[in-house]
Amino acid sequence: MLRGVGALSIPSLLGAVGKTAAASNSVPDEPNIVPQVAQVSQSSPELEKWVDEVPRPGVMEPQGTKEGQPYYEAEIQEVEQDLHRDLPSTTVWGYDGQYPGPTIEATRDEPIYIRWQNKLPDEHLLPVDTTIHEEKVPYDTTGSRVVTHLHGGNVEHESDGKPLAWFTRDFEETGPKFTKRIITM
Ligand SMILES: [Cu+2]
Repeated sequence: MLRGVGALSIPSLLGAVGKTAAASNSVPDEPNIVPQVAQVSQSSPELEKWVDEVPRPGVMEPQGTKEGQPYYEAEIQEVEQDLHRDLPSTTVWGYDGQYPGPTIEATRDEPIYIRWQNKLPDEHLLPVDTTIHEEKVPYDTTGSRVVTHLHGGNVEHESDGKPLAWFTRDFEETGPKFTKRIITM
């Protein structure tokens, strides 16, 4: 259930399992040891600020109702999106064709149901670190594993989007903590 009234914006999507971890070793007792930091091979170009209007993500419409409450479906897709007037289109993963995804308008103490539909290509957008949970994640199988993690609500744990509750396109493969296709928040 949602704590507040009004808008709950869908958090950005990072493919939680596939996210590459940056190494950082801080050693407080030995100041001569320099902490390891990830090497940045590419940096963003200088861009002129405040030249584009801030896009409004729009409001998602429910598909119907489930147990008397609003029921939504949102497609997780790879899309090309213009992020700045001086940049070429960027490949992003978003919801219903956009990043960030649309807003769900909900009412305090009124749960909503949603089915996240994985429509991502097999090729992951980011480099995948296959050393994370290697005994639990079948890295050699086809498909982009994804899970939507929720912030800002008081949500049951099965719906919260735990890292091992991932699923591939059309729920072909699911992670060990995956329990339901329709979650509630
Ligand atoms: Cu979190």
